[in-house]
Amino acid sequence: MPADIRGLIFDLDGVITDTAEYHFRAWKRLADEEGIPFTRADNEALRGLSRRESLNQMMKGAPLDETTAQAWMVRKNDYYLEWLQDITPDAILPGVPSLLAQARAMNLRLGLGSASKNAKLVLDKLGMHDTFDVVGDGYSVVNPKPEPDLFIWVAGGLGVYPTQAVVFEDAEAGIQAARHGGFWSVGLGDAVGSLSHLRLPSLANAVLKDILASL
Ligand code: B16
Ligand code: MG
Repeated sequence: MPADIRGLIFDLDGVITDTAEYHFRAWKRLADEEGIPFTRADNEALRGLSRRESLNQMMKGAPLDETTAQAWMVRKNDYYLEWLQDITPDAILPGVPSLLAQARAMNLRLGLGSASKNAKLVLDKLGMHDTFDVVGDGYSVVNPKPEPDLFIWVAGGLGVYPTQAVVFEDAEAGIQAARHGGFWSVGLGDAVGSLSHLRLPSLANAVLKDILASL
């Protein structure tokens, strides 16, 4: 177990809540309107990627001029925001409130590191606007995951070194970002490979002391 853990950094989509379904529906609607083949399996590859990189992946190498790309990203986001209106605190994933409470009881600092430019809106909808000491989102740094910049930015705000922080992620790009930055990492669900220090199916019934002991 790492001796000196002082902070936890959580990804948002896929860890705190599951907005992936809404991202999928929004990309799918855009793709259908534009006659681009796009399946649920295609969407899995977009997990954790920035909006721009998601569009690049959806295009699968087909050319797209910049003006159209910008307009399509606005359209996709408008569709996403429509569905986001439905989100309530009930959408917080099982185990999250308990894990956060355990972390607070251990005096750990709490950060959010999400690629999403809508992260603060999502936190508001979940009733979690004051849950995290530092919120890093799609506006915080230039280089998205799998670069480590976002998590380093959050760790700096928390006042902890990467070696003193554990990142919780559901996407391979996020685990890579954590590892590149020198963080401890917990991978959640099926989309993460073997790169994380610990893999769990989800945070349901998670016991923080046990997680830290298994790193
Ligand atoms: P937006 P995370 C990511 O959130 C999503 O997993 C990914 O599907 C999305 O493309 C990305 O945010 C950007 O989101 O279009 O709202 O800026 O997993 O990093 O919390
Ligand atoms: Mg995620």
